Amino acid sequence: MTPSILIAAALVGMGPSEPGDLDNSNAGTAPASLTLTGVIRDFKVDHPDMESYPGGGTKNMVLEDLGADGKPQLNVDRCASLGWGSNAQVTSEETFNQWFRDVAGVNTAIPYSIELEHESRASGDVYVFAMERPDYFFPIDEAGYGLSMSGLRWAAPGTHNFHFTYELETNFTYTDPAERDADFVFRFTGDDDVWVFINGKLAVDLGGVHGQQSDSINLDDEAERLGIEPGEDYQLKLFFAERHTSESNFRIETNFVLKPAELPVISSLAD
Ligand SMILES: [Ca+2]
Ligand SMILES: [Ca+2]
Repeated sequence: MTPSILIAAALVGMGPSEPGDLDNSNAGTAPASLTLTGVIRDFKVDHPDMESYPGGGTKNMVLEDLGADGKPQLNVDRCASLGWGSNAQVTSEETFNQWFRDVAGVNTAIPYSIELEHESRASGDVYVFAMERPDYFFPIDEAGYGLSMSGLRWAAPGTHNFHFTYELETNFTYTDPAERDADFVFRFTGDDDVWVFINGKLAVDLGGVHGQQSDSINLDDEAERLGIEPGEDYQLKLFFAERHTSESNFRIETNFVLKPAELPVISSLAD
């Protein structure tokens, strides 16, 4: 990671905020910010799934269960029935399996952290990370393969490094709903593909290439399906893909405390 990325990671989403009591957690005094660690994998425009399939998104593109290796599993039957390519918005299982894995010659991995800032609102306290129009989420313009110079549908050459994925891993304590004022809610808004898995179960499904979309999960309402029980710690994983010009929006809102996890295993750093 270059110093500029470290600085960017530290500065994004900053604003005036004070730590306070977070009624909906068991954390007592809430931390002023949460740091989440992850890995960006940079791709070139010539990857078959990049810049290829604009549309309105594809629901249920991945299976409900995270794979045994902690990666999303493509819903092959659904993609086949929709039609590989433009309809399913993915070329093949082989190309999809490259999105969140290190593949020499196909992508390059870059550790990258984000900071969620505490905000007090009338509706309750939340932690927010937001890089949205006009301050888009382009974290590797000066890293990885660098600025995208050709093959872009709706952006001029050299404006950003498009076409990358981001894998985030974090843990949280699922506290007893009877002992807090608000339900646990996690919300994501952005483009393109986003999948959030809680305890290995699909929780937010914004798959496919699309303009800005929003989805959220109420953990208390879905605790049984997610298999979570009060007092226990669970994993939350987020998988994001920027696959299409010209925008990249990325907004996380959570009203429960997320704890940094070990960096996902990567086999190589940036070339
Ligand atoms: Ca790229
Ligand atoms: Ca995009």
